[in-house]
This record gives sequence, C-alpha cells and structure tokens, in this order.
Amino acid sequence: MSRNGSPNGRWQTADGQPTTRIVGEVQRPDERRHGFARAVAGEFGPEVQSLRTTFVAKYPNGAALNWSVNNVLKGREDGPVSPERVTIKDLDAATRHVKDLARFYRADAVGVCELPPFAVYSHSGDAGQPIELGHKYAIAILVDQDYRTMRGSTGMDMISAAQSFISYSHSGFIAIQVAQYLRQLGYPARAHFPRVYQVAITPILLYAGLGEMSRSGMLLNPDLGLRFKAAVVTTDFPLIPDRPIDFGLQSFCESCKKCATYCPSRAITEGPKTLQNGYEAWRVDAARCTPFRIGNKAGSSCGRCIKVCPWNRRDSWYHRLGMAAAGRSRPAQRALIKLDSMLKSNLKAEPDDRWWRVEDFAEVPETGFYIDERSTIKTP
Ligand code: B12
Ligand code: SF4
Ligand code: SF4
Repeated sequence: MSRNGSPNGRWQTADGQPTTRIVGEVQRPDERRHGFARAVAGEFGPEVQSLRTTFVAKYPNGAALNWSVNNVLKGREDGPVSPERVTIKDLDAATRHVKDLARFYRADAVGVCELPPFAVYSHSGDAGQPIELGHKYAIAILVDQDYRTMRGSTGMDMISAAQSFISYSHSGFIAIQVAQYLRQLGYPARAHFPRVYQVAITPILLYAGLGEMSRSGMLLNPDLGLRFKAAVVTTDFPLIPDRPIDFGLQSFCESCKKCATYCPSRAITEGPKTLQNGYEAWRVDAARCTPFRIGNKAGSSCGRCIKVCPWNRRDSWYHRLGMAAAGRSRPAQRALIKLDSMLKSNLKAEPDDRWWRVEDFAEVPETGFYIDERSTIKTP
C-alpha cells in the first residue's frame, strides 16, 4: 500500500476508465429497493421481516457496536460550516493532506473521486424523501474487518455481524471527523455510514481507485481483498481525484469462482457478467443473500464470501509478491488459483483465533443474550 493508503499510482488504467464496462446511462438507485429495505417491507416473509431488527444484536459484540452506530454516530453526519473559508494555494498538497488526515484518524485505505451523480440515492429508504446532494467530491475511507478474527471465523458464525460493525462504526467515526475538519476549514462536508446513507458506496470506491469490481459483486481492494467496510465523506472541498485501477482482477475472477462455490445461499453467480442499469458486472442475488444473512440461525449474519476469497490474506511480502505477479500474467493467476484450491486455504476456522466466544468463559442464558432495544435496527 502506498504511503497515503491508496493503491493508486500503481495500477491506474491508461484511459482513466474503470475495468467495469459502462455502456449506457446509469440510473440513480432508490434506497427503498435494496435488500434490507425489501426485508423491512416484508418481501422475504414475516420471519425475516421480524429478525431484521435483532440479527446483529443477538450476539453481544454485534450489539455493542451497533449500539454505537445508533446512539453515538447517527445524527452527527453533518453540521454548520465555518463562515471563514481557507483559500487553497496548492491543490495537490491539499489532496495529500486530506488523505493523510484520514490515515491519521486510522483509515486503512483512502481514495478520492468526483461524486458520480448515479451514486446518489434518488430517495431515502425510511421516509422515501427525494435526495438532492450537491457535493462535487467524495472521499472514501476503508477499514479492515480484521484478519485475525476472519481466520478464526467460518465467515458465517456469531462474530460475523460484529466483523461488519467494527468496520462500520470505525469508518463512520473517521468520516464524521474528516467531515467536521473540512467544515472547520469552511467547506460543506457530510459523512455517509449506516442509518444515514445518501449514497451507494461501491461505485464511489471504484472511481476513487480503491479496487476493481469482483465476481462477489463487491469491490476488491488489492491490499485488503473484500475484508473491509467503507464510509464516505461528500464535500465541496477541492480535491484532485484518484483514477480507477486495473490489477488484473477481471480475468482472475473469471477463473476463480471460490466466492460463488462457497456462498451458503448461492447468491453469487458462477456465470458471466450481465448488463443491467448501464454497466456490465457479476450480479449478486439480493433475494438470496439478504434472507440468509438476516435469518442465519447458526450465526449472526454472513460474510463467507470475504473469508474464502484468495485475496483475504495477511499483509506479507509473499502475499504482495504473489498477488502482484497474478495481476500481470494469466499463467501466474491460474497457478495461484490452483495452489489456493489444493491448499484449501481460507476454508478453515482456526481454533486459536476464536477469541470472541462468551460461552468459553461464562454461563450463557439458555434463552439467548439480553438485547438492548437501542441496539436493534428498525430502519432499512
Ligand atoms: C443493502 C446492502 C446489502 C444487501 C442487499 C444488496 C442489494 N443489492 O440490494 C445484502 C444483504 C445482500 C448485502 C450483503 C453484503 N454486503 Co452490503 N450493502 C448494502 C448497502 C447498505 C446498500 C446497497 C444498495 O443500495 N444496493 C441497492 C442497489 C444500488 O443495488 P445494485 O443496483 O444491485 O448495485 C450494487 C452494485 O452493483 C453496486 N453499484 C451500485 N451502483 C453502481 C454503479 C456502478 C457503475 C457500479 C460499477 C456498481 C454499482 O452497489 C450495489 C451494492 O449492493 C451498502 C451500503 C451502501 N450505501 O452502498 C452495503 C455494501 C454494498 N455491502 C457491503 C458488504 C461488505 C456486504 C457483505 C460482504 C456483508 C458483510 N459481511 O460485510 C455482503 C456481501 C454480499 C455480496 N456478495 O455483494 C459493502 C461493500 C463494500 C465493497 N467491497 O464493495 C457496502 C458498500 C457497505 C459498506 N459501507 O462498506 N448488502
Ligand atoms: S454474505 Fe454470505 S450469503 Fe451473502 S453473498 Fe456473501 S457468502 Fe453469500
Ligand atoms: S473469491 Fe475469487 S472469484 Fe470471488 S471475488 Fe475473490 S478472487 Fe474473485
């Protein structure tokens, strides 16, 4: 990873376009139509509708982190802008400064793009209000879901929701601080994280050069794989955008298919990319993934696709070397994918890394853990 936490500068595409082919007009998404909103509306049946409230909070770790998102972060996404605006003398230095700031606040990676108009939701998921977000730029902040915890997890056990929510709460907190900092310099800025999104995050990550779209349907970062969550700050603070990158992932995912094979709900396709909403991508079936994550009785949520992906590795020199070679040559890709299947790597949950289990040090009530009302999720 480069000094300021962006993979940019290593693999920028020559034409400035992402490796996802955009072939038509991309429409703004409506937040009322995503998987969780459909679950809240009862589209996946009454059981999933009711479990949506508690599936994160049913294990204490997810509950604690989601409590913070609900009660500490929500409501602090925006605020008054200082009437005294600083004048930017050096745009390049200002952009580096903002990235260094996000890293100082403990972002694992950060990138910048012009806010694509199609990333802004047309309507909010809760009240159905039309959304108008005039900001010109987006700053994307990635936070690792934690390699050691992922080693100890199956990807679909009781720590899964907490793995999501440590990155949600932490990236949200960083985004709040970056936004506040920019407002102090006299520029409007708003943080976007769970409960207060006004944007679809993934296309912003793509244009901010933080990775490529993968078969899993998510953006894959060359350093973190899929093992992160992201928050975004939208702002008018002037910035030099990063550029989309190409590290050879499209052909890697064509052959690999490991996320599709091991997805417990069969939500990830083993087939080719399809063209929908003006862009070509491997599509995920939200009507399979959403009810599985919410209804998972043996765990709290799911992130098995993140766990099994060959890019889910410890940041080591041989990992970086192997993945850099795989990015450049198809034979190297095939050899790495074959080696990965032979070793069955990432499929196991390492017992020594299962640090989170309350059952290992305390008697747990037979009826399950107490759930604080303020840790539940009522919104889409
Ligand atoms: C709702 C939701 C879900 C739902 C339903 C998704 C859906 N399509 O309806 C379900 C339950 C399936 C889900 C599951 C997961 N999610 Co989710 N989810 C979201 C959420 C809150 C909203 C996404 C949304 O609005 N989708 C509705 C529309 C936009 O869907 P769509 O048209 O099919 O578009 C999808 C992609 O194609 C892409 N996209 C949208 N517009 C465009 C435009 C272009 C040009 C391109 C290339 C892509 C693109 O984004 C959408 C992602 O769902 C986002 C946060 C956010 N605000 O973005 C996180 C988010 C997408 N999820 C994320 C993650 C990590 C997961 C999980 C791994 C859970 C986990 N354990 O961490 C799984 C993985 C599932 C999978 N293989 O994709 C990350 C992805 C980061 C990344 N690497 O790209 C996000 C961004 C959360 C975050 N803040 O980091 N999720
Ligand atoms: S989160 Fe789980 S169910 Fe959803 S796509 Fe990934 S592996 Fe499949
Ligand atoms: S598991 Fe394989 S196919 Fe799936 S996202 Fe990772 S590299 Fe691509």
